[in-house]
Amino acid sequence: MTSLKPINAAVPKYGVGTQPFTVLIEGNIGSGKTTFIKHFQKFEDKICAMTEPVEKWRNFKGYNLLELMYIDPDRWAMPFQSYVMLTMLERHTKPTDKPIKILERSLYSAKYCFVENLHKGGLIHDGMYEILKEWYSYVEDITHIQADLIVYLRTTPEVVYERIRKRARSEEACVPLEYIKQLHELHEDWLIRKKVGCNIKVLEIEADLDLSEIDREYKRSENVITASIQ
Ligand code: DCP
Repeated sequence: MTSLKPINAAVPKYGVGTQPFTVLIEGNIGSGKTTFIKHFQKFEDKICAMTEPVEKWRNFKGYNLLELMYIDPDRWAMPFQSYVMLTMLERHTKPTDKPIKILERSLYSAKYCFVENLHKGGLIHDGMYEILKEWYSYVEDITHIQADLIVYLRTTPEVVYERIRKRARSEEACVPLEYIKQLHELHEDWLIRKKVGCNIKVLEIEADLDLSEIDREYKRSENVITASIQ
């Protein structure tokens, strides 16, 4: 089988040298990524903090791709994940003059967790899965994805499931606990057991704690992140 490969390995990757120290915030659905990133907005002189483009996914030219993906995964999971890839790529490569960039999620969690989960669960056709894999591989071959640290908001599936139920995002009403458990295992395979992915440093945060207790965890990560530019 033929595979797309970079045309010329000597050509520098797109985006090389344009990105500052970059931190990826990862964790299961409902683990508190957006809240975590908002905490860093007070450092706006030093940190370019970008939350996830969920709103774009919920309204793409009038189509709610997130909802379509959950309602009709056979048809929509693949186009949804290809749009996620595009929106993530925009964020990975967007220039900033700040010395630190913090991103909610990444191409990597889409590839190692979400697409893998859809495929393992039989929700995405083998052929579509292979096309997405070719895209990831080609995009990573030709594009520089800066990633210096991953902050893993580590949770228990039952805790985030309860949070998801409470926040009641309409698209997620049909998400079962089993789906959250499988996503948890894939995050663990990637970030704790290191079965997949490259060797990016991981800072683990106890994210089962509720908002009143999580401040010390925020402080700990604040010290690690800001130390990177001292
Ligand atoms: N999603 C997906 N595939 C991806 C990324 C996200 O199917 N590659 C879905 C899962 C959720 C929604 O998008 O239904 C948003 O998920 P996130 O975990 O990325 O964001 P949350 O808003 O749940 O984050 P948090 O609650 O941690 O702030």
